[in-house]
Amino acid sequence: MNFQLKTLLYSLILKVPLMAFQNCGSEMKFAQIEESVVSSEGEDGSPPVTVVDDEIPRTPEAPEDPFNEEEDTPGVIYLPILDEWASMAFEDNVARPDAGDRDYNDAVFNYRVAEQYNQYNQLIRIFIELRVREKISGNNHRLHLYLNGDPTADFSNISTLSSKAIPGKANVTMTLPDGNIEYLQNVDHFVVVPETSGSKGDIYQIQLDLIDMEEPSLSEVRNYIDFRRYRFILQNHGQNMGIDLSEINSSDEMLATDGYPLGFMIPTDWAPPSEGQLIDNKYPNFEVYRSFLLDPNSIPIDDAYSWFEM
Ligand SMILES: [Ca+2]
Ligand SMILES: [Ca+2]
Repeated sequence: MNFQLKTLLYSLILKVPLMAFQNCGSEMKFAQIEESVVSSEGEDGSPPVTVVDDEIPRTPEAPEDPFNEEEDTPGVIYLPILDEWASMAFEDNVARPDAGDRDYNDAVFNYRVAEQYNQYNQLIRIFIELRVREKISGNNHRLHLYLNGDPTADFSNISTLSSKAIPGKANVTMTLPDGNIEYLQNVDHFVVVPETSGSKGDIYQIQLDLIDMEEPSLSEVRNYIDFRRYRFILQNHGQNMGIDLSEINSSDEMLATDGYPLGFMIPTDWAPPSEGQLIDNKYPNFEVYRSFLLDPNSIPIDDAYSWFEM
């Protein structure tokens, strides 16, 4: 099918606004692109498609180094933006969420995601880079990633399902910090960091090649990456409870009674407090975020989600 022609015949130009960091009710997003998005109605009964940019030819080849290219690779969208890191930070007192010292440096990871789409606007490949930024807790942890939105079978405290990140399963190629490569076949969840002890500074590079389309609608091109679909769960070794950053507003014991979550994701390379320093003392606006978590109607969303900008 001649896609250019099809687009000319059926296109409807929409403008997608820049959404730097947006929360829509329970759905929180990073976004990083602003460009014309073309919605096309299928001419032969095929479903409508949306393209990020139909002028630039795309290739199914993987970019050499998606996170360190000179400029955005055609057909690739990034979280948070090219050359930047996002962060996730944890308090690991999961069995007693009201205990912890709330310095959010028990385990801190930087990460970034790139999604690659083919010329048919189907998600074909995902790249994830993850760096252990800080690890001060005496506990050893493992960091899981659930792309299927369903960690419920593995953790006694988690019962919430979330949106899937991929339409089915993927083959995973993971370059470990020591340079060795690990292959996982046909998975939709896996352990990224098996042990955080001694791991500070380690970098994991992950490539996921999608291999099936159980739910094809989940492969359609997106104009931003909803980071909550990348559902990372931290687990203390020896415990069957998980710390979930995608569903912290849920009832899965992810929130202390005074509004402190057990962790968060933010779209920046975040400097955690020093050991024992209450997060509110370094980031005074964290109190605003806590109020928001306890009562989302009490605080404007933009105020709540800018607490780390100071
Ligand atoms: Ca702590
Ligand atoms: Ca501490």
